Amino acid sequence: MMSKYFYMNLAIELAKKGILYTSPNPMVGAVCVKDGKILSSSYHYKFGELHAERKCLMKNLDFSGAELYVNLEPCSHKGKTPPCTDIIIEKGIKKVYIAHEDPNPKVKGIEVLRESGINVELGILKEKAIDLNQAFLCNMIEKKPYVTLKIATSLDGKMATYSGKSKYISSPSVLKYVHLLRSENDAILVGINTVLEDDPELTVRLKGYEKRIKRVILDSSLRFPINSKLFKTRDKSEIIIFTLKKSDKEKKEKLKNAGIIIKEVNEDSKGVLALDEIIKELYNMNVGKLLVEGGTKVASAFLKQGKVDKIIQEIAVNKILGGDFSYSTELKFNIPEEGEIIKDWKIYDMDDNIIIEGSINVYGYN
Ligand code: AOF
Ligand code: ZN
Repeated sequence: MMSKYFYMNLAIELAKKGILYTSPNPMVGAVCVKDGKILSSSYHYKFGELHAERKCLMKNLDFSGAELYVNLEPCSHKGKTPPCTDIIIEKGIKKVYIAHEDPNPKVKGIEVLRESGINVELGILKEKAIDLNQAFLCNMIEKKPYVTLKIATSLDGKMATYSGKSKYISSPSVLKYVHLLRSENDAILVGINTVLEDDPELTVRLKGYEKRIKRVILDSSLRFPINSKLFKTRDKSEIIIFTLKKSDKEKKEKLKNAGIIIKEVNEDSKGVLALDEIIKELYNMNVGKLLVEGGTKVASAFLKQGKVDKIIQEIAVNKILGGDFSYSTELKFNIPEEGEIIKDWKIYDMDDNIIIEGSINVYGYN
């Protein structure tokens, strides 16, 4: 007989399979066990499609008296799909193991299941399940996208040489990892300087990962070049440029006519694009996970204004670049303790690079 931890862990691992397409929905896996055997299992594949529990239980099997393991509280509301609690009750499930509650105010699944006489055990592998769905929890609790800041630096923490060249600091295997990271997000954001310097495509270029993500450019005075690779992309519908209301009207029209989405935002007190408005607007466009890829100005503005949930720094430990292109010059702390904003961190190594992932905000623990 396997333990309840084993089955919940399996549900979490299955949930992870949904990482590319479920956002802004959570990743959810479900495992149904009867007489010590796994009768059925499934996961939430894609935003808008059937939930994990329904996919798991809609098979033509005898589920009566079985136990169900699911990493998130089953929904009890009618959304794009019918309530999961309905099918759990209908199929005669005896006990439901749930890792953690759903902060979605519409969801009262635990209550509904208990009221119908089903035994509910809450909290199995809670921490692991909460870590998995940080983006969803951030979306639900804060009503904003989960923001990951990705920066590639040299050993001395510089994002470019003194003359501004940043292509390529990291090794080829790290560049592949970056595409994987892009594929796990809904949108990628850069400043106009990055477009002018690097002429990036901002697409996911990894075999087997044909995923389109939104490409967001912050460009206050609309310097976006029409000879750029971005402008030459055939389908420009996923390109969004945030600019000031006062920027060149003719250029706005030209870009709009080419299929690019232009969003006008206000300036903040420092005369730069208001990040709050941008983040809100992206959330309204269904961006649950936003990857900020720099350069220095954008990175330091996001950090300074407390908009970063997670930071991923790729350090090319074999390079020292010198110069001033650090991503944190705008931050001003007096004593080192004030800079202690990273809650937990992990470290990986790849060729001549190390990758450090650190969380600044952690959601869902209270
Ligand atoms: C579950 N199992 O697999 C998922 C759940 O618009 P809908 O119908 O897809 O509902 C989305 C909400 O349902 C989402 O915000 C979250 O609260 C919950 N997601 N619930 O029981 C699942 N993906
Ligand atoms: Zn559901």
